[in-house]
Amino acid sequence: MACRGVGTAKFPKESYLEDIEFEKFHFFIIISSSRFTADDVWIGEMAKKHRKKCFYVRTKLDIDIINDRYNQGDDFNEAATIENVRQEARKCLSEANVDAPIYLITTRRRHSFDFTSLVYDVNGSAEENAMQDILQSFTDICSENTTDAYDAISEKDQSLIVTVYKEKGATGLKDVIMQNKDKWKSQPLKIAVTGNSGSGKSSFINAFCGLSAKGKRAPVGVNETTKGIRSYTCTGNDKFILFDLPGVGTTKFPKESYLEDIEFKKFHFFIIISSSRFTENDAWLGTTIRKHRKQCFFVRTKIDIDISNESYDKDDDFNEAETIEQIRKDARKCLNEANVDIPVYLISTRLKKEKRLSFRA
Ligand SMILES: Nc1nc2c(ncn2[C@@H]2O[C@H](COP(=O)(O)OP(=O)(O)OP(=O)(O)O)[C@@H](O)[C@H]2O)c(=O)[nH]1
Ligand SMILES: [Mg+2]
Repeated sequence: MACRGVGTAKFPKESYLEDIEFEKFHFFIIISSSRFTADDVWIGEMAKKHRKKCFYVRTKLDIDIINDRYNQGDDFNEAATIENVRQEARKCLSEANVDAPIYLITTRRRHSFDFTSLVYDVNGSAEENAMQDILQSFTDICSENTTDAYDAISEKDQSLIVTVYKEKGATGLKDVIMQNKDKWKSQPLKIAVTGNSGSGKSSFINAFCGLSAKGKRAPVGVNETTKGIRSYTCTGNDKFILFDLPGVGTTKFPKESYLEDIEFKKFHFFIIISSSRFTENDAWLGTTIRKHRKQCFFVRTKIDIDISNESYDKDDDFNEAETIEQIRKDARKCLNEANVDIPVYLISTRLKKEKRLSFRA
């Protein structure tokens, strides 16, 4: 993903990490067409501090070569120019104690210099990242470190993992992962849609799954509507199965037994729906889901109502973009305060189809 430069008027350094949602990135590629600046180095330091990988890319190498050829005349030596640029870049980073790989490239000659190594190493890191997560769960299982990791993996797979680990160690496990890494694409993905009663869970499912026909839609209403669990398959992708769950904290589904009542373990990931203000139940759901190491999205819905309320309240001072930005910031702040690090989406199921799922916090 391309991020704005650090320290611009719109992206000041003080709030840069927050503005770009630093936490959500697996690793960073820092691009510079001249000397690496103090800000480039700072990003590397931040990445290191948060144990994220970083690649420094010195681009437009073709221009350095043209310039040196012009300036040095007969003394010009392409290899020496490249080596110079490399040494200078390395010096800049090592002075700041940043020990990250450097790649010299030009997008005009994609098969020259370090371009191929960069692509190769970035791919390797992506795979390594996914691998690391899986290996950690597997190692937990083999050392019986946690019961949570067990929950996500079927009993059959658990005994296979333990056997392979005992016989062949982590390398054996890695081979098993490689052989099975695309298997998930053909398996149904069970997505739990949860949140407070009346927040708009069933409406979200209808919009997300493209359910319009009467009888096929999840029932929706102003009073408590969903009282049991029902699943809906997405139009256009029969591997996506969304489960319409009753609201948390109702008399029939009290918070204390909610996880058990909804059979929490069987879901692959969760979408928490919230309308208007962030509640204690939302924070509880987010923390609990992450504690069990399940993936989770936070969806703030009914944005159309907020827009219309704000337009009424502010009258001539109303600004739609500002209102959306305010809700976005508030949602993120509430999640941060609750220590829940999950992606946030702002939506409305009432707006026109092309706009309704387009807000991203
Ligand atoms: N304006 C507006 N209303 C919405 C939106 N989403 C849901 N609603 C309305 O909010 C009310 C509750 O929606 P539901 O989808 O039934 O909510 P729920 O979370 O499934 O409710 P329970 O099943 O009772 O827990 C209904 O009247 C919906 O029409 C939205 O994005 N905008
Ligand atoms: Mg419902």
